[in-house]
Order: sequence, then structure tokens, then C-alpha cells
Amino acid sequence: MKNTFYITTPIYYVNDLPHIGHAYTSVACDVLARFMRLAGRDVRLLTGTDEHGQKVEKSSQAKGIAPKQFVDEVSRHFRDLAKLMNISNNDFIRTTEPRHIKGTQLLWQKMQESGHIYLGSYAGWYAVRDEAFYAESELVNGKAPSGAEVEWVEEPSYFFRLSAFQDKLLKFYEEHPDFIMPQSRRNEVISFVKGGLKDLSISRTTFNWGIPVPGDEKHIMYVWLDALANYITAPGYPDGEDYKKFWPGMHMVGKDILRFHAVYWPAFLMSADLPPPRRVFAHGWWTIEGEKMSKSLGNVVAPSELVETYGLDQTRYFLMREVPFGNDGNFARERMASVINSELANNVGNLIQRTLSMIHKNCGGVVPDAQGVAKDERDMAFLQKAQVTDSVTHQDVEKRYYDCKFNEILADIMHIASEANLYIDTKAPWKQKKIDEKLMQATLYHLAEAIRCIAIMLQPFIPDSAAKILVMLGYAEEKAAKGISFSELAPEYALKSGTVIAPPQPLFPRIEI
Ligand code: ME8
Repeated sequence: MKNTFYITTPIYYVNDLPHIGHAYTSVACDVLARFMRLAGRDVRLLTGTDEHGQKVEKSSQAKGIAPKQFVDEVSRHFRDLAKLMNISNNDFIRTTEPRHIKGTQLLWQKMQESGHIYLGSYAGWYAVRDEAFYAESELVNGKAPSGAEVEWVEEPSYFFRLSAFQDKLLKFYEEHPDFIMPQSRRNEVISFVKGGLKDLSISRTTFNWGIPVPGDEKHIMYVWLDALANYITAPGYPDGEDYKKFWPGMHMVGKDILRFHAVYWPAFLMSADLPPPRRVFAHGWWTIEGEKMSKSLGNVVAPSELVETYGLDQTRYFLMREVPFGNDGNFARERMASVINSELANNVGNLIQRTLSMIHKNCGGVVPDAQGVAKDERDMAFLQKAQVTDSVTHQDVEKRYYDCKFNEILADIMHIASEANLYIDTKAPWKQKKIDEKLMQATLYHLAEAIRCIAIMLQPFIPDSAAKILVMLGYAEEKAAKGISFSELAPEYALKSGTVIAPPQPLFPRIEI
């Protein structure tokens, strides 16, 4: 990996209000981006809105307003989502912006110049909800495999020679075994491509809301070609500094849109002689209390409601902790409350509360001194895990993040916190105090240092709370808010005795179930 890291969320359709699925992808990208920044990389995180196409046009018609006015009004919901979830995106792209339209038309021209676009006519099925074409053989009981309604479309259309890319794509997957993650999804894509690729219709003439085809303005570009291009137009394709610096990037997507990202998009790029993305990671879907989430069932979970009920960092934490990234998961309120209570309130929260209040009561509110007390085996085992310093472990952590092992990483951090709580019980500093105050001081020192490491490690997931913990431990507010580099896990950055620490503040209130 070079020292830059570019990660993207899908760009969201503006006709929907943000739901838990949108928050999920955006938080995952944010965790990865924050980790990479703190590990010393130059990072670009992109999100935005997908504003063209028939689906959006229909929604605006239903509201009785012009599409442009409609998208201007509703795209802000997704800007608000990024703010609400504390997403550290560097940019927000809207596909109706001139910078995007210009770059996408140029991409089309490059694809055309290389001989991969031709004029023909399309006759087949189209599902507006999926914005996707389907062959007769793909339909299930007269509907798209996703369950979306289909309509018959017959019109002149430009085609992309996708069929010419079957072997190139298979070779590319072969040479880049980690391009599509997780592996089970990779296998699905490979068998789809091996099954044969047909040329793809990439323009429509029966509606207007989209980017005109350069040189033949009766045609509107297929909304997926338009949408996918955002990943390069936003950083400034073809000449922008950021494009040159950051592309190729990594895409995080839901499993339902993997084919567009792992088959069509690399083929479009190859045809224009541009490098394919670095990686496409497909995450699973959330059901809600065991049911598919849908407007008609009325069970759509809004991120704003979760943040209000459980708290921002608690919501971010739960989304990343509950399901191995890549698998489907079930969202249940009782479970969410119980994870927050047992891991954030009882484990981490309690550790901080116990340690810092003992320090305040017994050490005058400053970091105690561990000098003069030899470390025993228990101290060593404990600190070695907390201060994850050596470069080998560090490299390993980076790979785990890149592979999106978020729930495992959190499980490991929680394990350290549980061990620290156990350490308090076995060392019993309140008893040590009566035998030799120095012993107590050393115990409390090691605990405070463990909390420091735990907070540093938690930063990508719960940035605000982690910063608050670090400030309690004496870090300057501004420094903590910017984030503490992972290199500061090393023992040479360990807490200095005598540093004034703040009295513990409750961070994770228990949730009533
Ligand atoms: O597909 N659980 O946009 P979108 C988890 N505009 N994720 C879910 C979900 C659920 N229940 N429901 C939806 C689009 N998602 C296109 C993308 S990118 C060039 C264009 C996820 O707003 C879904 O998998 O319909 C997808 O990744 C994301 O929400 C955005 O969906």
C-alpha cells in the first residue's frame, strides 16, 4: 500500500430518507479512514448523492416539482447524515454538479474512442427501483430478482462492449485475489462473469433527467455509469491533483450493488485505459427484529432516532461490533441496549470510573508513580497487550482494518478492558493501600496507562468519547480532538507521573431495557 488511502461510500439515492443501512456503510468507511489517518496515512474519504435517473425523476414528479429543485432539497438529508454520524469525509459529491458532469462526459468519450461503445437498440426489461436491466431468464415470477417491478423498454441505445472484458476481468480477479472481499462474494462474482457477459445498454432516450451523451444529446447516460464515475470525478479526473494522488481507491458497498462495482466499473475503467479500483468490499444487510426492512412494513430505522435514543458513539459502536463485516445481521433494540450496557457501560465505563475515582481519592488527582515497584508477571502480560507497540503487531493491525475485521478488533479491545477490570479485583488496590501505598500507586498507574491505550485504540470507532477519556487523562483538548497517533501507544509515550487528571465523568449511561 502506498502512503495514501482513498475510501468511498456508495453515493446514496436522494429519493429515500437516510436509514440504518446508509449509516452503516458510512460509519464503516469512517472507521477505516480514521484508523488510516491515525496510522499516518494521507486519507481521502468521499461520500455523496446519486441524483439522476428515472427513480429520482419519478419521485420528483410525484411531489409535483422539477427534478433539480427536488434534488437540491433532498440531498441535504445525506449531508446531515454525515454530520449526524460524525463522518470525517473530505468531500461530498452530488452527481448534478458541473465538475461531475464534465468528468463523466470525458470518461464516456475515452470509452468511445477506444472502440468500446456502439449504437444499437435495446429491447428488454428494466427495473426502475434497481435502475437495472434484466434478461427474461433472470426474472422471478415476472419481477426482478430483487423483487422490484420491471417494465418493458424498447428504444435506441448505446451499448458498452462488456462482452469484450470477460477474460480481462477474470485475469484481473485472478491476479488480485483480494480485490473483491469477502471471499464468498468474490466467488459469486467470478461465477457470474464466467457465465458470460453480454454487452450493456448505457443510454436511454425516453426520459431526460441525467447527463447527455456527448455528441448525441437525445441520449441520456445510464444512471449507473453516471453514478460510478463519481469516484473519479470528485477527486478531479482527469487532471486534478487529488485524482492523481489518490486513485485507485477502495469502495465499500452493500452486497446488492456489488456487481456494478466489481464487474461493470472495472470494465468501464479498463476500456478508458484507467486503473480499476484497489478493492471492493461488500457488506451484508440488516434485517429489523427479524424482518426485512421496508417502507411498506413501516419498520425503517432512522439513524437520527438511534442517535437520540442510544447516543452517537453507542450507535457507531453497536453497528461495528454486532456483525462480522460482510455478513448479514439482525438489528434488535434489546440486543443493542445489552451490548452497550455490557461493553461500554459495565466494561470500559466502569474501568475508567473505578480507576480514576481511586486516583482522585488516594493520589491527589495526579497520575501516580510506579517507580520502585518491580513489575510482576500479571502487570507485564497486561501492559504488553495494552501497549501494542512493536511494528509487527502494528502492521498486523493495519491489515485487519484493511480487511474490515471491525468486530474482531473491538472484541480484542474489550478483552483488554475486561482483563484490566479483573486486574483491579485481583490486585485489590484498596487492600494494597493498607499494606504499602507504593504498591497501590503502581497498580493504579498501570490501570491508568491501560485506559490511555484503550482510548487510543477506540478512537476510530467512538472518536468523541475516546477524546473525552484522553482529556480526562491529561491530554490537551485540541490534541485529543485531532486524534492521537497510534504510534503513541508505545511505552515512551506512557503517562507521566504527576500529570493532573480530571475527575471521571460518566460517559456511557446504562440504557434501560
Ligand atoms: O444503491 N442493510 O443507493 P441506495 C444494510 N445510488 N445496507 C443497506 C440496507 C440494509 N437493510 N438497505 C440498503 C444505491 N443498504 C446507488 C449507489 S454507488 C455508485 C450508487 C445499502 O441509496 C445498500 O446496500 O439505494 C447500498 O450499499 C446503500 O445502502 C445505498 O443504497
